[in-house]
Amino acid sequence: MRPSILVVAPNPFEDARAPAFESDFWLRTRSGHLGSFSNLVRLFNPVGSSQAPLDNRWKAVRSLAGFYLESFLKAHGYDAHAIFAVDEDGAWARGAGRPLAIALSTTFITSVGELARVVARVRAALGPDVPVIVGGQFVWKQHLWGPDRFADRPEHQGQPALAYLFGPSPEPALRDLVYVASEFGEHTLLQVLAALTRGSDLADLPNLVLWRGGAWHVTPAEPEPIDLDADFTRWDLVDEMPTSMVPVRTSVGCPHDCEFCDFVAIHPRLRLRSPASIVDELRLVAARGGKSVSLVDDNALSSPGRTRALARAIAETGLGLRWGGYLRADRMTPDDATLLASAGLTYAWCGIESGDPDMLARMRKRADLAAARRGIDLLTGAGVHVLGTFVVGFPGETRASVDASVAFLNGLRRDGRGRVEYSVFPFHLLPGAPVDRPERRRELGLTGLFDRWSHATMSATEVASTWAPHFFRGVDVSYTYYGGDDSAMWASARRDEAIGRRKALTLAFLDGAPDPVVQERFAALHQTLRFSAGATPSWHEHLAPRERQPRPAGADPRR
Ligand code: B12
Ligand code: SF4
Repeated sequence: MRPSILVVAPNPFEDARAPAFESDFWLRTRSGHLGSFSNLVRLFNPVGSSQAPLDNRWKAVRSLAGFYLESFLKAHGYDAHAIFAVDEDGAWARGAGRPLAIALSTTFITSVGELARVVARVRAALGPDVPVIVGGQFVWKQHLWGPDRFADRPEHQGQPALAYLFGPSPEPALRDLVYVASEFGEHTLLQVLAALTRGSDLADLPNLVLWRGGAWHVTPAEPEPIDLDADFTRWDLVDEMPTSMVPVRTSVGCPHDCEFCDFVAIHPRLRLRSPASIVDELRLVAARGGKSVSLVDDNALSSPGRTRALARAIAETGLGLRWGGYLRADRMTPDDATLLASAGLTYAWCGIESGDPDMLARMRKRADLAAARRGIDLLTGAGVHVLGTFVVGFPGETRASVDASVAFLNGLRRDGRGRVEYSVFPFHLLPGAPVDRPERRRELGLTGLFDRWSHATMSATEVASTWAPHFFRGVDVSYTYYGGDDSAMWASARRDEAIGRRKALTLAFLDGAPDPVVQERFAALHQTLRFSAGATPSWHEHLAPRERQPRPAGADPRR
């Protein structure tokens, strides 16, 4: 019998109440779902007596690591099953028996506290003895950061939320785990599983961090035989397919090195998959009924040559898949936009970061704003939906530069078949990002870490209380609802009205407006989104209470 492995790949951000990395400008329904148009339309227009189920679309995304590791382990002789949500009641573990090991992915685990919570649930459901092997981005980052970049820095001392995983006194529950600290890790995982089967000592294996004799023991680093062309997700082997936007990796790494981004530290080398290998994977996706694909690369469409090659390869499959990916809008020609749209590109995620050219130069974004505006207009004109993401608070940010970002968004065309959405990411000072180098910090007067920092022109607190809300207030296009605003049911005038009314209602919560104002704005939104006339319900009937809505500055944090 093949030894069984449970791959646990949770996404704690699936819960719309979990604090996100973006600024929180989302309206929420009473059930705790995002107030996307597809959810609100379902809520306001019930069919029959039962309520149509709501969803959080891409917020509830399942990480590729879960699917990939499940298929990788199956291809290497294990009986693997992927689990994407570890509820407290342990129902997810019923029928799992006693696996040889748990492979726990930290792709979407971003703190020691969250890791401890997941491990506690795994232990409660499967017992204290099953070996738990932890790997993925969080472990890799914590290992990379080491004493110089993180462990011995004063900035995080006394802040449990920023605890260091490999510090001198880890929580007892986090000691008896096997940590794979590697850029990839799946080949090390095979070695660990073989050693567990044999009963041999794990300390002889490379790329591990183990708690031994009261201290962390780091085994030698060894490169793994990574071959992206050969090792891709075998969709023919996974138990369950994602219902939409099947995640596919076409490359690893990014040729750029923006100051605020740590992707280059995580994956220092750019590796591109061959179009032939990508097409092989897409055929597996289509054979399992997949209709849409999300390219999860750091920057899949980062150069014009690669973008065209990918688009042609996808078009030539004739599979008719729709797809989305991260794209440099400023590198787009009119022909590219047409080619991409005809190849099935439906969603383009574009890191614009700022509408101010000086800020872009400071961030080393090397982007041309006029070209980015043209590129986005071309894409939406060709029917592609564009999400523009912005960073607020990078050193040098001022009211004028925030206003320039607002103006950039408001200046985009809105008559195309594709729509534009945006999201605001308060600057996060990440260990490992170029801006965190000691000489850069000195130069910029930058102190602090993660979401607690300050510099000459702004602080993280000011971004949260003043500048991110100022951004939201100024922009006319919609804040992103993670793909949940897809709806073919209405004309653009009605959509624009709904966007404006949802924003007005969100602002009422953000400003702590009195109940009659909230009700009035809710009634306006309700009127736009309902299909037949009728009485307007109270907002309390459909929406989450104020403490779960965007909050005025200084209000107690949610939860
Ligand atoms: C694509 C992506 C997304 C997509 C996901 C689409 C999808 N269907 O998966 C979207 C846009 C939705 C997204 C959202 C977010 N993301 Co994101 N995202 C990525 C990105 C670019 C690639 C992830 C990916 O799938 N890679 C391909 C897979 C195969 O690689 P992988 O997960 O790393 O797994 C490999 C190894 O790590 C290893 N491995 C993984 N698990 C395990 C377990 C064991 C035991 C072993 C041995 C090995 C192993 O095996 C895999 C094959 O080598 C990464 C950046 C990056 N360079 O990795 C960020 C990244 C994962 N995201 C991150 C974050 C923070 C977020 C958000 C929380 C941000 C936010 N918006 O608030 C949200 C959370 C999701 C949500 N619900 O809101 C962080 C996570 C940091 C961390 N874990 O400490 C990353 C690393 C970016 C960063 N620079 O910090 N993201
Ligand atoms: S922000 Fe985007 S373009 Fe810049 S380094 Fe990171 S992944 Fe690359």
